[in-house]
Amino acid sequence: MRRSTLLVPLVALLLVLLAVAAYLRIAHQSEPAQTATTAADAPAVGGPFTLVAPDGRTVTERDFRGRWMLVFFGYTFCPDVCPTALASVSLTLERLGPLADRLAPVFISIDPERDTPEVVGAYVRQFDPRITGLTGTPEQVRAAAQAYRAFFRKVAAEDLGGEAGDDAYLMEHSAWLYLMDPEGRFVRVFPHSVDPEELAAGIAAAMGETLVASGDKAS
Ligand SMILES: [Cu+2]
Repeated sequence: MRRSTLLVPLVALLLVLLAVAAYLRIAHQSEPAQTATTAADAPAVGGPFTLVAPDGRTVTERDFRGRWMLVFFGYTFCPDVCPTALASVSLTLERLGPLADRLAPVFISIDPERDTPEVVGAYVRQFDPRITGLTGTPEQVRAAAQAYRAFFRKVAAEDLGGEAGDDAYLMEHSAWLYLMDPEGRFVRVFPHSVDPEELAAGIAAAMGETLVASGDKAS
């Protein structure tokens, strides 16, 4: 009798703790930014930046005026997200055909410690020579990411279950493709996992153009 009266509140307490733990895990994993995909419901994104091109030149957002920009933040050591996204951008450029001339894809490193201008330049060229790779001082990179509301954080590799290297680290980062118009105004974002066909169609639509369906061999 005495044992069971003690057991009921204990079990109830355990259930409450489990529920709280489950809730916290869900709240931590969900990404609220994922719902903001159009200019209408997103806060101001983009703005002035000063960064460094692979040849050492200083580059600002004004250098891209007159062209559409597809901006992506990442880093060359990225194990999966960045290579996948850059490969998609390359396929998208192919899909866009002549419209690709009006688009400047820009990859901005959020790991300036390892990504020197030359490293970023060589990295993006592997995917497509039409992609511009930019980096800068930690301050320049932070300011650019802030303007685009991009998030990044250094994480020790061993904390992510990797090898316990002396100074091995990964960068956690948000991974949106930001489409900016020729005046540098934010148009919309695409998730990094977007299908190249969809990305090309989305960009063409923003330009006021239509792509010939890929099934129709228009040559
Ligand atoms: Cu990445």
